[in-house]
Amino acid sequence: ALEKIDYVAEINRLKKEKNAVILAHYYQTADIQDVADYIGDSLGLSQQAAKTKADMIVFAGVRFMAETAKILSPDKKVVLPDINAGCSLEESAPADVFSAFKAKHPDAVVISYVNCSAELKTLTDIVCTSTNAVKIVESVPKDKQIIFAPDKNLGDYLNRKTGRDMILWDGACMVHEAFSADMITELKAKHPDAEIIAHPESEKPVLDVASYIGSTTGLLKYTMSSPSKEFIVATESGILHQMKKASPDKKFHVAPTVKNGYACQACQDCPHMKLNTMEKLYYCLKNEKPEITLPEDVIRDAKAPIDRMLEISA
Ligand code: CIZ
Ligand code: SF4
Repeated sequence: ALEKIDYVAEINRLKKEKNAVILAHYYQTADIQDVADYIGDSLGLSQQAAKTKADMIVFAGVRFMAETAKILSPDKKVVLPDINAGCSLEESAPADVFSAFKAKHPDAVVISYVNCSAELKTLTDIVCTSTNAVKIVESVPKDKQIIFAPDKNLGDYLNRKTGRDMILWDGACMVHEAFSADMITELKAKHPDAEIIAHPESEKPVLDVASYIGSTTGLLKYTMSSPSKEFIVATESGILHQMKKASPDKKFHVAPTVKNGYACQACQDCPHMKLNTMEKLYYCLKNEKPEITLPEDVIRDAKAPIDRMLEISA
C-alpha cells in the first residue's frame, strides 16, 4: 500500500541531514513558501545564493534562477524540483539569435534582465533585476547606446523613466502581458478604495492605471507601508501569500487577465513557476536531482555581468 508522506516534516528532516537550504521565489505556491528558508525575488535570491554556507541549494523557482545560483556558488550542488520550469522571457532570447543581433551593434552596451539563460548572460555586460534596473541603466554613460534584453515592457518602462533610447529585444512575460487594463479599471470601479499596483513587466496601459510600480519586493513593501486597506495587484498571484501574511487586515485582489480576447481564469499563475509542487520538492531534496550543471566557461562568462550588477546595486 502507498504510505502517505508528511512532506513538511520530511523536507525539514532532509534539509538538516544534508545541510541544504531551500530558496523560494515569491511566485511559488504558499506551501512551498512556508517550508522555505528564504523567500524573495530574483535579486534577493541571488544575493542569498552568493552568501549561503549550505552544501546544497534547493531552488524553488524557475531554471534561470537556479542557474544564477549555480553561477554564484559553482562549488555547491544546485537542484530544481522540475527541470522543465522555464520562462517565456528566457525562451524569447536564444543565445545564437541574440549574438547575431548584437554583432550588428558592436559599440552598444548590453544590459540583460536576469530573466534569461546563462548563455545569454555570457553575451551581456551588466545584468539587472527590476529592483535595480534604473540604477544600472543610469550607470552607463549617456552617450553610449544600450541594448536591453529580453523584456520589451520593462525596457520600454525604463526608457520612459530614464529618458534613454535603449534598443529593445522583443520578449515579454506571458503572465504580466496577460493583465488587462480595461478589466482592471472595471474592477477598480467596483472597489473604488483599492489601490492599483503593478510590476514593470506589465504593458504600458496597465502601468498607466497603476499608482505604484515596482519589483515584487517593492510591491510587497509598498502594501505594508501604504495607508490603503485594499489593493489590486498586477503581478503573479503567488506574491499575495506574503502580502496577506504581512497585512492580515488588508484586502488583496489579483488583477484580471485576458487571453485571445477572453477573460482568463488562470493566466495570473505562471505555468513554469507552478510546475513545482511539494511532492517534487521533497523528491528533489531526497534524490538530489534534477541538478543544474553548467560548463565552466559559461559559469565564468555569465558571472562577470552578475557581479557587476551586485556591485552596482550593493
Ligand atoms: O516575473 C518574474 O519572474 C519576476 C518578477 C522575477 C523577479 O523576482 O524579479
Ligand atoms: Fe518568466 Fe513571467 Fe514566469 Fe516570471 S512570471 S518566470 S518572467 S514567465
